[in-house]
This record gives sequence, C-alpha cells and structure tokens, in this order.
Amino acid sequence: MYAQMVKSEATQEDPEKLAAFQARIDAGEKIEPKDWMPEGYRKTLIRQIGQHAHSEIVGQLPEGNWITRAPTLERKAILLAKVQDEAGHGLYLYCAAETLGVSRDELTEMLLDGRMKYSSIFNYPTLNWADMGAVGWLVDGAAIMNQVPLQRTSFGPYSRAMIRVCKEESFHQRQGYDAIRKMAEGTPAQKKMAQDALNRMLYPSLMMFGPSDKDSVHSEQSMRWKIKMNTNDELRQKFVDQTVPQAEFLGLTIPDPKLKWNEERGHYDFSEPDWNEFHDVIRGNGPCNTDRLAARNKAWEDGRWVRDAMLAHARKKAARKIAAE
Ligand code: BYC
Repeated sequence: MYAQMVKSEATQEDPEKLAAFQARIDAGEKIEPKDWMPEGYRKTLIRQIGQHAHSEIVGQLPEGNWITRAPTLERKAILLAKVQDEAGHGLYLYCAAETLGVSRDELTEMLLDGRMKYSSIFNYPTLNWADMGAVGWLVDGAAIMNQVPLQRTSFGPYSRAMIRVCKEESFHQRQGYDAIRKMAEGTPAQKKMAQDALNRMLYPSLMMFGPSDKDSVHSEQSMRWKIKMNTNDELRQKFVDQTVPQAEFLGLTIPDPKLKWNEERGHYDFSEPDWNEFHDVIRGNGPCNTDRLAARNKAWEDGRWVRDAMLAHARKKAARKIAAE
C-alpha cells in the first residue's frame, strides 16, 4: 500500500522536476533538505531513517540489560560506552529525519503507539553473557554490512550520519567478536555458551536485512533513488560470506546443515530464514515485542516532567528576552 501511495504521488508531480531530480541522483549528487524532492522520496526517507533511529534506541535495551552483570570492570566500561553510542546514533538519525519536516517527538509517538517499526532483531532476548558477544559480532556486524553502503546514500544528512555511525559501529563489532572469542577459547561450558548464542542469534541477524528480494516492497524504488544501495539478499549473502570464516576461526559451527561453499557462484549457499517467524515478529508477536515497547513507553512517561520543565524554562527565557527589548 505504501509503495502504491508513493507511486501515485509521483504521477501527480511535475514530470520535468521528477526527471531533473532523478538526473541529480544518477549523477551522484547529494540531495540536501532545502532542495526540491518528490514527496515519495521524502516519505521513504522518513520511514527508513525513523525506523533506523528507533532501532538504535530500542536496541539499547537487550544490551543495557547486561551492564550491571558484566563479568569484569573492563567489560562493563566497554558495554556502557557501546550502549551510550547507540543512543548517540539514534540522535544523529532523528536529527537527519527532522531536516525532512518531521519532529523527533512525532517520530517517537509513532514508535510508541506501533505506527512505526524498529528492527526485528531487538525483539529477541539476551539470555546470558555470551549473547553480548554474539550481539556485537553478529548484530552490529549485520548492521555495518547494511550501513557502510548507506554512507553513499543520496540524502546528504543521512549519508553524513551514516559516516559517523559506521566509525563507531566497527568498534562495536570488534568488541563483540573479542567477547565471544574469550568465551569460545574458555572452558568447555563457556564454549558451549558461545555456540548456543550463535545458534540463537544467527538467523534473527540474517533477518535484519529484510525480506527476500522477491518480497521486498520498497527495494526497487529506493534503489532508483539511492536511498538503498544494495538489495536485501545481496547484503545478506555478503554477511554470510563474511561470518562463516569468522565462526571457523572461533571453532564454532554455523547452525545450518545446508551451508556449503558454492564454487560456481563464489559464495556460500545457505538456508533461507524462516519468513513466517520474521513476519510474526514484525507484526508484534516476537518474544520481547511487548516488553520492548512497554520499556520505551515507560521511559517516555518518566521523562515527561523533564521535557515539560525544559519547555517551561525556554518559554520564560524567551518572554524575558522580549520584555527586555
Ligand atoms: N525489521 O520493502 P522492504 C543497530 C519491513 S540498528 C523490521 O525490504 P526496506 C544496532 C520494512 O520496514 C540497525 N521491519 O523494506 C542498534 C517494510 O515495512 P513498512 C538498523 C523490517 O525499507 C543497537 C517491510 O518490512 N538498521 O545497528 O526497503 C544495538 C518490507 O521490507 C525489517 C537499519 O535500520 C526488519 N529487519 O528495507 C546494536 C538500516 N526488514 O515500513 C545494533 C536502514 C524489513 O513498509 N534500513 N522490514 O511497513 C534499511 O536499510 C532498510 O529499511 C531495510 C528494509 C533493509 C531494513
């Protein structure tokens, strides 16, 4: 429906303006907030950037859950810094979305009442310390795989936000790999925990790339506009190809009996994710959807007095300034 709406808006827009806009995109120019843009382009960006920002914010919850239980002071400090970085990523992205004419409060309200999505991965629980390693290694690994090409996305503020996010995210991925490596090289019980975390996290991480290309609603138009630089399946394949040798180095087994190097394709063959599970999770029925939204709603309500106080202060300050003039 959304894709149809974007298309029908495009047909009502001035064809000359649309052609000139597409020519700028094709020439690799960046589109800036004050430039003319098709309404569908603006809406698609608000959806994707907003969803991405929400993912960063909700994504703090599964890891935040382990800060007080980190096994050493060093791991605690690293995890704390990482979770704070995710909050920062959310803010860069909300700022980029705001340049398109939507406020952060509006976006937040759409997240809280379920009108906007966030990444499916954050609806899975983090059960033990090995999961912290797996999140950094696999979840941040999948996120970077998606975000590195987005540094070249056509919308200037989004592209610039991605450049900063990717710098920090590569540290996140490495800290995760280091944490899981310690477990994989530890006692048999620790190695078992690392394998179990990989078993549970791999497929939800593969789902982060979105539905298969044949079912992706937005890919075609978004790629034409360079809002997306690759298809979902291209990035998923790249991620599998990168992850297999990393798992081998750890002495862990990829939980897929069909995994096999395909000489002809020059890629690994692997089993498709369970798309029923994926759709179920994005419809709100994953293991943690209710908890995640309840936590974000509570944080929003708990922070209301701070927002009210700051607004009251800003209004008083403005009134004093006017009175003094
Ligand atoms: N989860 O047409 P498609 C992080 C939805 S956070 C939920 O292929 P599109 C981190 C999609 O929205 C990293 N929903 O869509 C943070 C659409 O539904 P609507 C987050 C999904 O947009 C903290 C429908 O399915 N990264 O790194 O062309 C701690 C059809 O899909 C998902 C980003 O957000 C999903 N996995 O492509 C640690 C990257 N997949 O909106 C780490 C930016 C699809 O029509 N986003 N849907 O109702 C993108 O690159 C694209 O939006 C996607 C999907 C590749 C995700």
